[in-house]
Amino acid sequence: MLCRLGFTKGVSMKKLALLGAGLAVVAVTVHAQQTPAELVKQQCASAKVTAEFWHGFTSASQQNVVNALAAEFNKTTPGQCVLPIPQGNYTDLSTKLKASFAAGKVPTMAQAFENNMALYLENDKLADLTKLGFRSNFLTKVFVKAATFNGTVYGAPFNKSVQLLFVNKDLFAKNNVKIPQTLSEMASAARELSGKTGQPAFWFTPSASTFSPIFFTLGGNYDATGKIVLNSPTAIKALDWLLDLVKDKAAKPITSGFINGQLTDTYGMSFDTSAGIPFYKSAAKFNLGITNLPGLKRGTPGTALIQGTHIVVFKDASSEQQKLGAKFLNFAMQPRNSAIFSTQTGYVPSSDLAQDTTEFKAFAAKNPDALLVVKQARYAAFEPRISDWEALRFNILETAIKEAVAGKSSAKDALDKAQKQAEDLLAGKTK
Ligand code: FGO
Repeated sequence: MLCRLGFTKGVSMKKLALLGAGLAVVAVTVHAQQTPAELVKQQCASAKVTAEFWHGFTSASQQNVVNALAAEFNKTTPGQCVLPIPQGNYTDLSTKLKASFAAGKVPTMAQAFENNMALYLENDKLADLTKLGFRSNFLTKVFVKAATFNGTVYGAPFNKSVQLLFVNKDLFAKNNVKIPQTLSEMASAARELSGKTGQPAFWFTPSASTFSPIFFTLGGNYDATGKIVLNSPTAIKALDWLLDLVKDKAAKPITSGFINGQLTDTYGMSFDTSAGIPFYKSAAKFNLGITNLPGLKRGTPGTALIQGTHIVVFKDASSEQQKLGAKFLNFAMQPRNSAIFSTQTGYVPSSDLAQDTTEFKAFAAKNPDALLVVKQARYAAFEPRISDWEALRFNILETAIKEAVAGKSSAKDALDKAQKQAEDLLAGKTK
């Protein structure tokens, strides 16, 4: 019996609901016992050319979506196949790629943040996508710009995310507190809720991913002067905003795992990636609310950090593999495919054309959060596109945030120390 992808073994009914209506559209017709991963494996077993696509998706649902997309593409290229291979999380992925450069065993494609792209370019590893036939002229300009270095496009905006505010509507309603639209309303709401329940209402990961949207919303920019500055007055203000809430027991750090994996009745709100939408929706046992980020004034959202990755093609792959890679990227960027990917995952559609598809519109009619994602993408910014940024954001900035949140130092002391460490790293004095 043939059936739709969503009903294959290994995809639970809960996951199915999570993946949403989109899957039914992109669904590949596969055997009842075959998962998308198995189908791709089968396609690749008989292929003459295989293009490995290394990615950092760790969840079964996201892996399924990627495998289903690859399976659908592979049907259009008999004898050639794209093989998605999970490499752990994003940082595991970049670590493995760096090792693969040294070992001379580079895949055809991989996900990459902008700073990863800068690093891979320094190693002369990236292929010029336009030369390979990749079409980017219709894609969302800020994403293409982010993937463009020295006038050359090196990445396809496959899974770019923006952050949103997730809320426990029941907790707000029960305590008669309004869902905040500004950072100051958010601080008041967190204090009010926490005062009433006796539990911190605002949950956050003590990380650059939480800090950046607060910093950006307050007008901050890490490299406004062409030099990386982590301890600007705006950065100190942003960290103090967070620390004051922690001191008042209105906010609590979630130090390991995703917030969406730990939701309880006393959870009030969090900033999180739009890629988290399906996870929050399936985990919340309360009425989940999703809104744009709180801004400085009502009616204007705050500025999100754009996360998620581009897909790059590596020069060391054979010319056939590189061409196949670019073909896959064109396929993934097709408005309908990008629309369906977006509805399944919460990632931003890669073009206006994708937003205009009947698939996206039908989904958004039932899931208004899809429109919030599109709107938030107009109020969003990137972290610096320099090769050292991964180390700066995780080893230096995140450490400073954690120390301050743990009460070990003030915002100013933590960020001053981070600045010194950043300067040493950028000057090559440390690694
Ligand atoms: C994640 C990471 C970076 C960089 C930002 C960088 C490296 C951040 C942040 C650190 O694709 P996004 O929007 O969302 C992730 C996606 C794939 O895993 O799904 C999200 N997810 C997964 C499972 C789940 O239960 N809930 C959920 O939300 C997941 O967050 O990327 C956001 C989170 C982090 O990975 O801890 O991007 N990030 N800049 N990572 N290596 N380098 O420069």
